[in-house]
Order: sequence, then structure tokens, then C-alpha cells
Amino acid sequence: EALTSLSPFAPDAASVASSIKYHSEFTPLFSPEKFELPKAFFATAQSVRDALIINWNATYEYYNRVNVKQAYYLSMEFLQGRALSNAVGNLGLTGPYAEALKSLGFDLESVASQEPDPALGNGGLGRLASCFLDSLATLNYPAWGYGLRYKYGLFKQRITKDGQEEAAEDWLELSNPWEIVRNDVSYPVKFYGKVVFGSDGKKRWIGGEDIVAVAYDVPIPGYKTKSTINLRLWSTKAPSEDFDLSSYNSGKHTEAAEALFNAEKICYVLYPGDESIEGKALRLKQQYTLCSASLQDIIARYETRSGGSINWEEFPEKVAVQMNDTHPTLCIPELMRILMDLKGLSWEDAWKITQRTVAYTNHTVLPEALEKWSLELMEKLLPRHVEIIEMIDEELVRTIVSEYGTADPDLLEEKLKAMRILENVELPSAFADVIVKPKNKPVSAINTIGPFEDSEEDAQTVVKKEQEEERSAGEEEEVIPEPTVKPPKMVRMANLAVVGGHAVNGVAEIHSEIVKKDVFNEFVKLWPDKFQNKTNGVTPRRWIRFCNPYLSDIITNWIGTEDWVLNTEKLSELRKFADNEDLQSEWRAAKKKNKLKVVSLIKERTGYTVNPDAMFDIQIKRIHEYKRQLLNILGIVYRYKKMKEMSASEREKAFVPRVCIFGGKAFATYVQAKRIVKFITDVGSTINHDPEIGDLLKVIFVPDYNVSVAELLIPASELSQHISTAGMEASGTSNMKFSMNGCILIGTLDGANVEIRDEVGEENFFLFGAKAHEIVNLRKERAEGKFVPDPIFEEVKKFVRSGVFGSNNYDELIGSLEGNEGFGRADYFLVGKDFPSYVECQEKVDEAYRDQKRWTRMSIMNTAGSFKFSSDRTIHEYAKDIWNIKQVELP
Ligand code: DL6
Repeated sequence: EALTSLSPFAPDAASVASSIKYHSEFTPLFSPEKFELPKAFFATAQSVRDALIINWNATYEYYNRVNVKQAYYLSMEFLQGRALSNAVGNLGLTGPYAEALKSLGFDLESVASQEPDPALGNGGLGRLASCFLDSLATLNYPAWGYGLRYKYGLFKQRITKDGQEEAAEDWLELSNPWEIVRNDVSYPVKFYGKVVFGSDGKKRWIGGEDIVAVAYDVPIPGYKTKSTINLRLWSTKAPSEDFDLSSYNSGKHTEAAEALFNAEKICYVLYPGDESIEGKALRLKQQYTLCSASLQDIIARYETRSGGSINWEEFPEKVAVQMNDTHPTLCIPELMRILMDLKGLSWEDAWKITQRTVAYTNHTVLPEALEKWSLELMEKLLPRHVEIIEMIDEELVRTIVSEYGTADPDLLEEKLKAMRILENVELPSAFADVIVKPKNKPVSAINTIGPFEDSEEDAQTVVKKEQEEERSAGEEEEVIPEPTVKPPKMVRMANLAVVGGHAVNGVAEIHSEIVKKDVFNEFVKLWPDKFQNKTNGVTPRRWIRFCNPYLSDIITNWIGTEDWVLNTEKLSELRKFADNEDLQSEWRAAKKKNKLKVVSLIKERTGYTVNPDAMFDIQIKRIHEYKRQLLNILGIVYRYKKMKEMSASEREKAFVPRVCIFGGKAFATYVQAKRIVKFITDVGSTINHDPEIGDLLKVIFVPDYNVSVAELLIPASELSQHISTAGMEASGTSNMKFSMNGCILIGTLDGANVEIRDEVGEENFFLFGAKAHEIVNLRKERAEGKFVPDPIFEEVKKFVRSGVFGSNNYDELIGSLEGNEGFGRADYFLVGKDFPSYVECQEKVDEAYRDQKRWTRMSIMNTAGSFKFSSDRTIHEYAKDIWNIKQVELP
């Protein structure tokens, strides 16, 4: 009712239709003579935006008026997905819009499918940010998101005979109907230059390169509430005076526009290649732009809302800044700089305010993903920030020295090495003499250990270094010469985030424990109260209600209310009907309808025809060695080999028909991940064309996986794979979406799998593999050559090498499982170790699927047990334990 009174039109079909027609004529993006699907989408989106703007403005006006404490979620990634169906669904206007479009000759689903899917994120971290925005708006929390408006999305993935190819994804080609550029909201952002003392004796950062960050706002509507919050994305441009008109007129066109290009390129793509120094500088510029523009904006709002009297001490009572991973860590020195250099606060006051304002979420334990920046680069690009970071580092050294004393220099050195923000940097002069001990210790090696994301060269460097370390460990007597090349001086962003923030959280129980016991253990000893867990969640609006209307209707009918969309605990009421035959047959029918949609998707995207009665077995996520798509595909290869060894009737008895579906992007420079993609598609080409196998097994790689593809695949899934090496997946969020949609998981005890299994019941989860606490020893055994591979693992590797999937012998992939010369460490991700238990578990899956009653029960129990994994629960926890913000219902 409130919405009705607020909408610019009464939301009946007739007025919706006239609003759409109005926009098709008067907010034109297309020529007037035709009214086809693309135009229908834009006109529809613009009409929805009218409704959103009213609630959006009312929300902002109210927050301003009551001067609430507001949380700000800073993230380099927001993986929003399409907005139209979500917006009309949240506004409760799906019916009128569907009817209106019908009267104009369109159907809502086809119109919605015209929307480009903005890939302003890479994976789970970005999608989590978007789920959080939905929950924040829905739960009436005063909060905003801040990010960057990338001109191109991550990339468009094409699958060719050579594997993955990347192309620019021009998602803004036809413009974005949801955003509103705020030409009056822009901030200067500076790079390079130098630090001088001003006439007041204060430090000033001057000179260098100046750009401008301009705000583009995207409304985020809550479900069944007026509350509509804001996602503010920054776009960069040069100050207008930077266009060199005289050069331009004298024919030097490129030089004349150089400054424009330099400023604009900052927001061209997410995660630009960073192997070159230019690439690294660009990434750092992106991060700083996000932090600087957002903080200037937040501070300006604080000042406005404070009226005439600004009390900086109260800043943390009005502002909470959450850093989504380490990418926005420059918030810490930037807030310090603004408070000290521009607002005149002392170091002590600025530090207290900064610490009370900022908090950090860790999303990975992979050492190579814990960001470090070259100190040299940072000194050039952000000289004032480096001074501040050095001071924070010095304060930290003081704390460590006072905590551990100087009596045991080895211990002190170890602590400093683990905790300092600056790496390979001499101690600050005040502490130059605290570590006095005999010489002849080697300078610590560059600490890039662990799996390698970027290139094979990285992997080989790591292997060589490990071999050297092993050799030197056996030769303790020898005096090791100082290395001739000094290790590079680095700034460790995660350490800075831990030191500068008041809270640090992991994203699933097991991950938060690993963060405490391992990654940040030394900090936990100093500040145990800082560390928390906030198990991830996903929005039940997008991830059941809107993407799976068939299942949603069934749930609502059986529970007797639609309240579960806001209060997912109600899903648990399904448990009591899990064996009910009527529910079971409705449940299966819904799954079938969703599977049929995927059959069409697969046909359209790959040309393959698949059987909708086969089990749909899905693994969709970023392609990464630790996620072990290789384990999945080797399991399929093994199944295929066994099938080939049997007669047709034996095969049919032994195996349940399966469509094995993969989707995911390999980072453009991650060579091994791209090999995995190629291998999966090669295996698919062989199996899918094998007439003996037919519908018994199909292997599909759906190209260009994104949110919209996930919205189709997840409701259709029956089995989904979450099979990372235990201890390596921070949480996972697709596991939650699958479980909510009645899909049964096969997985290791890793990330949120552990909690999902607890909630849905161990009998409704297929568990296999080594446990997290066993991994270190298993790797050690492996490295020492003590691991004896199971014969079936040897068999499957031999089969791959036999040439059955083409002329490629897959040396680099299979070699990586064996630690052959040049192919990285011996099976670091323990595929060989887990292979037998994985295969055995898959046999149990087949057996369970044959009994459709049992399987449907398991499926219902998954949906019923998934209620904990709503992002509403997660957001309530952040609001209470970290941000200290309150729900504010609009009058
Ligand atoms: O917390 C969201 C998401 C987790 O669910 C995934 O387990 C985790 O891999 C992902 N982390 C990242 C961080 N970068 N790296 N690597 O994307 O966060």
C-alpha cells in the first residue's frame, strides 16, 4: 500500500503500460519507428526506475533527517546480475509489469533477458557484496555500497578449439538504464607529487597528477519495503582544463588527449593484467580512487549532517566502513591523511577515529592472494600515504617490542617478521639496535609460497626456491652467503588492514578458525577480541524466490505463507513433509521444468542436446586449481573408461545417466586454469560424440558463466560439486544457493560445506576426502615421495595419456599431479590423495539417485535445512557485532 501511494503511477497494468510507452518515446535510446525487444527493455527499466527514485530519495532524505549511523561497504567488485526482475519482484510489481508488457505484445521474461549482465566482479566475493546490498535494503539498515564503474566487465569468455579466449565485455554499449550520474558529486584524486610542509607546519601533498572521480548511483530496492539504498560507483575523468586544445589544433591529437585517457583508463577494467609495472600502477590507482573518493564523500556527508558543529570524535558513531578483502585497505592511510592534513587532527586522535571506523573481512587464506604492494611503487604514487604507513608500522614495532621484550632476539625477529606491515625493510631508526645477534643468517626469502595464480613461471620459481630451502636445511653447518639481489621491499596490505581496523572477520566457521590459528595467529595473540566469524549468506530473493518461481510456489503452498522469503527459518517447516508423496511429486515436477530450461540453454550455447531425465551434475565457479575442477573431470574420465569396458546392458545397469555441467572463467593469465578448461572441453568432445555412450554421459562446458547463467543452472541442479582441497575454500556461496534450491552437495569438509552439512544432516550430503587438519602432513608425505597413489588414479592418468581425448598428452596437467620436472609441486592440491574416496562417493550418489523417493527427500531436506544461509542472517550479525548500526524503518 505504501508503495502504491508512493509510486508515480498506480501500479495497475494499464498505468504501467502507459509509463512504458511514455519512456519508449520520451527517454529515447532508439530510433522512433520500431518498438522491439531491446527498446521494450529500456523503456520498462526506465519506468521501474521512476518508482525506485521516489523511494530512493525518501530513504536518503530520512537518513539525513534523523542523522543515523550508516555503514559503507567498500568493494572492488559488485556482481549485481540483471536488475529488472529483481526490482519489480522487490517492489511487488511483477504481476502488473507482466500484464502491461503482454498488452504491448511482449513477455516479461524475454524483456528481462535483454538486460546485459554487468560482470563488475570476478566471483564469490563480488556476488556476496551484491547479496549484502539486497539484505541491507530489505532489512532497513542504513548502508551504502561503494565501488568502481568499470567500462568493461571482467571479460566475455569464448570457448574455441584452443580453450578459453577472452574478449572485452562492453556492458555499457547500449547504456545502463539503472544508473544516474551525479554531475554535482565529484572529488579530486591525486597521484604522484611530493610531500611538503605547509605554512602552518602541517604536511601537504602537492603536485603530481590530478584526476576527478564522478559518482554514478544505482538504486538498490529492498523486498517489500520502501527502503531503497544506494550503490555509488565511481567513474574517473581528467579535469576539463587537462584537454590541451592548442596541441589538438596543431595536429598533435594523441598528446592533446593523453591526460584524458590516463584518467579514464583507471576505470576501464576490473583487475587489469598486473605483470607489467604499468599494470601494477593501474591497479593501485584503482584501489586508491575507490578509497579516496568514497572517504571524501563519506566525510562530506558527515560534515553536512553535523550542521555547524563538527565533532570528529563522534565520526565512528555515525560511520562504519567495511573493507571487502584487502583491496580497499588504503582507506586506513587515506582516512588518517584527510583527518590530519586536511582537518587538522593530531596523529593520536586520527588513529583512534580510524581504528574505530574501519573493519576488514578476509576472504582467502591463499598466501598469493594476500596482497602486497611494492614499497617503491607506492612511494612514487602515494608518497604521503607511505609516510603514514611507515608511522603505523613503527607504532606496531613499538607494540611488538614492548610485548615480547628484547631478551630473545630470535623470538623478537620472528614476531616482527610475521607482523610488520613493511616487509624486507630495515627497522625504524628508533629500533635499529633491538635485534642484536650473530651474523650469517640468510636474509629471509621472498615469501611467495603456496599455489600460484598467475603463471607457470611463478610455479617454477616456487619449486626452485623450495628445493633450495630443502638443500640449505640439510646443510646447517655451512655459512650461507648473503644473496646478491636484495628481496624487494613490500607493503603487506592484510597486515595493515588487521592493525588499522577494529574487527577482522573470516567468512565461515572453519575459515575464521584458520585465520586465527594460521594466517593472523600472531595478531590474535596481541588482540584476540578483534577476530570474529561471519558465515556468508545469499539473498533468498534472487536465489530462490525470483530464480526458481516453480519451487517458490510449492514452498509457499506447503508452508502456507510466503513469509519464508523474509524469514527463512520457516523453510525448516518443509521437513515434516519430506516424505509426503504429493509434495515429492510436485517437487520433482518443478525440478524437471527447470531442467528443461537448461536443456534449451545448453542447446543454444553449445549445440549439444542433452537428456532432461539424466541427473544434472553441476560445478560452476571460478576455475582454480584449489577448487579442483580437475578432480571432477578425472572422475568423469574414470567413469567413461569403466563404461567403455562394459557391454551396453552392463553399462546401463552400472551407471545412472548424467549430464555433467561445468561453468566458470579462468583468470586471463592463469595458465594452468586455462589448461583445465581446455581439458574439460576436449573430454566433452570425445564423450559427447561417442555413440556407444549416448545419453548415459554428457560433459558440457557452458561458456561465459555469469549470474544469469547461474540463475538458470542452480534451480535445475540435482548434484553440485564443492570439492576444494580442505582448508582452501574460505566459504563458498554457490554451495548455499544450490542447497536452497534442493540440490544435493558432494563435497569436502571445507568452507561453508561444513556448516551446510550440519544443518541439512549428514545423510543429505555426500562427503569425501581428506580433512583440513590432515593436509599439511599429507603434503609433506607427498613431497617426501612417501605417497603411494591408488591404482585407479594411475589407471585414469594413463588413460588420459593414451590419446583418447586427442593428440595432446596433457603433460602439464597430469604432470602437475605427479610433480614432474617443470610442472610444479607434486599434486599440491591432493587430487591423487582424494581421488579414490571421490570415486567411491560418486558411486554412492548413483545408488541414491536410483531411489527417486530417497533422493527427493534428500532434496527437500536441503531446502529445509538451508535457512541459516540467508544473507539476512549474516547482515544482522555484521550490523550488531561490527558496525553497530540499527534498523531504521521509513515512516
Ligand atoms: O566470501 C566470499 C567468497 C568466498 O565464498 C570464497 O570461498 C572465496 O574464495 C572468495 N574469495 C575471494 C578472494 N580472493 N581470492 N582469491 O574471491 O570469497
